Amino acid sequence: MANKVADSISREEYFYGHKACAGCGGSLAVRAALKVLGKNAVSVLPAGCMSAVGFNFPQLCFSNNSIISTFAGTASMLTGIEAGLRAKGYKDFTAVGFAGDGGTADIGIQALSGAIDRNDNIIYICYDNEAYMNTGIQKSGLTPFGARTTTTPAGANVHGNIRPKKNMFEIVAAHGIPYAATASVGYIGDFIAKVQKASQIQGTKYIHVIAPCPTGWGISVDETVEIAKEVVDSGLWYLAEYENGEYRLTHRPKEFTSAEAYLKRQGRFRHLTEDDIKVITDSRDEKWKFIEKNFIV
Ligand SMILES: Cc1ncc(C[n+]2csc(CCOP(=O)(O)OP(=O)(O)O)c2C)c(N)n1
Ligand code: SF4
Repeated sequence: MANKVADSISREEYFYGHKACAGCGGSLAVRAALKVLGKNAVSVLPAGCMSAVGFNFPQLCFSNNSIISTFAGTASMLTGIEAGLRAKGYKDFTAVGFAGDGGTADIGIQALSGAIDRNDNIIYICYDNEAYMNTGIQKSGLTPFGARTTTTPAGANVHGNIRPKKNMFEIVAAHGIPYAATASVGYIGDFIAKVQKASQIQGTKYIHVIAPCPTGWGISVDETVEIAKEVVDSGLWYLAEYENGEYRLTHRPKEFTSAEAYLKRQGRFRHLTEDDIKVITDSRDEKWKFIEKNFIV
């Protein structure tokens, strides 16, 4: 049977032979996005899993032009590549960045904010595995409440991370960016459509894609796509776009599946108590009240 999503993108591979763990959600996001953007994409990867697994001398696991940036400098290097190639007369290329959640919400946010301010013609993709995975699973600004990481341990008195996940999507939207979107590798067709759309828009584009990490999340390697779907179905993540000053949902679960079931199948949340789970479901419900009020649904 024909698969519409598979048929809408290239059969060529631009990211392969890499050393990511089996079931890595980040590698799925990079692979799919590059299939959309094609051979003339120039990709920038800061320190993080995708640069660590993609650039293993003497192998380069990208078949498009790609470069590692400083950890904080994804967006500024994208700016330079875009300006440099344009100055040399190139027209048919896309400068695209793939940064982790730490490289985006913590250390890269200043350069990203600057690029949006200048409205540089770039696509910035944050693959969000909800921790600093490459250096051993430390909490980032995008680690959700309750998650156990090596810097937010779980024990008798503390139940993992005590802070909520930073709202990067609305932070970039607050800049008045031409296009921003949330996505999940569990809804790969939606992600691909958003990358396709971003590639047609002039100015700065930001896509925030949830990309589970079996190693850090404590799931088995064949659960990545399912769990990336479940986070959306349980209402703990949402698929949306921001464009022309408006927020729009691109997928609306008819009714939420169990947030508890989503949490309890992951090692990083296994310690959570009923009270912790209530904090999470209450904040989900508050978020959805906000979405119903402020998004086109
Ligand atoms: C300035 C600087 N600080 C720290 C590091 C060490 N470092 C390399 S990768 C990494 C973690 C990256 O985490 P994230 O951006 O979330 O991506 P992931 O590893 O999860 O893919 C860190 C802390 C570095 N390379 N440069
Ligand atoms: S540690 Fe996680 S994010 Fe890093 S390569 Fe492995 S699965 Fe992917």
